[in-house]
Amino acid sequence: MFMKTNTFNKLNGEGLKIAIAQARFNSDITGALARGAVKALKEAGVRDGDIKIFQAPGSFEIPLLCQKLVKTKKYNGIIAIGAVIKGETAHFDYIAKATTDGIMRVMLDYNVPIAFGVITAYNMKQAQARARNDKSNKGYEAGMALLEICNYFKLRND
Ligand code: DLZ
Repeated sequence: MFMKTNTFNKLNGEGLKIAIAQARFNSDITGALARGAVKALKEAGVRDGDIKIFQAPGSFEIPLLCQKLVKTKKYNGIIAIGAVIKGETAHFDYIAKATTDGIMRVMLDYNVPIAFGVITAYNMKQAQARARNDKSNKGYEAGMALLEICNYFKLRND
């Protein structure tokens, strides 16, 4: 969708102000995902002081946190970071769906880009594989996606 303008261009984060909305639940994983997101932003030139990390208790509370952050009008975009890992009950399904739907609702209602760095994994091993300290890190990928969207809107002057 955004590829025409940006596939061959270097992502440029200069001047962008980005908030990271990070769930504390499964904090080993979400901390690693948040570090991946920060890495992507810094590589693209987002200044240290322009990246703010805010925490919610769990992924279920991420949409409300995103909504509060959007309403401050301080940020060009948000990266949502969470780790929903399946346990023995259906909780996983409800939290994953509520988080996903809530984030999408905030993004479309307020017209502010929110990248989806919430992983949904069937076990801890799967989660760890998505939070490695390299470019396969899903937080890093979410950071790149947010930069692409922000660049797209900037290019179009939307
Ligand atoms: C309660 C709960 C459970 C069981 N599992 C997760 C999870 O895998 N990932 C996550 O981010 N949060 C989990 N939570 C916490 C909920 O997101 C939420 O914080 C609580 O239900 C309180 O509203």
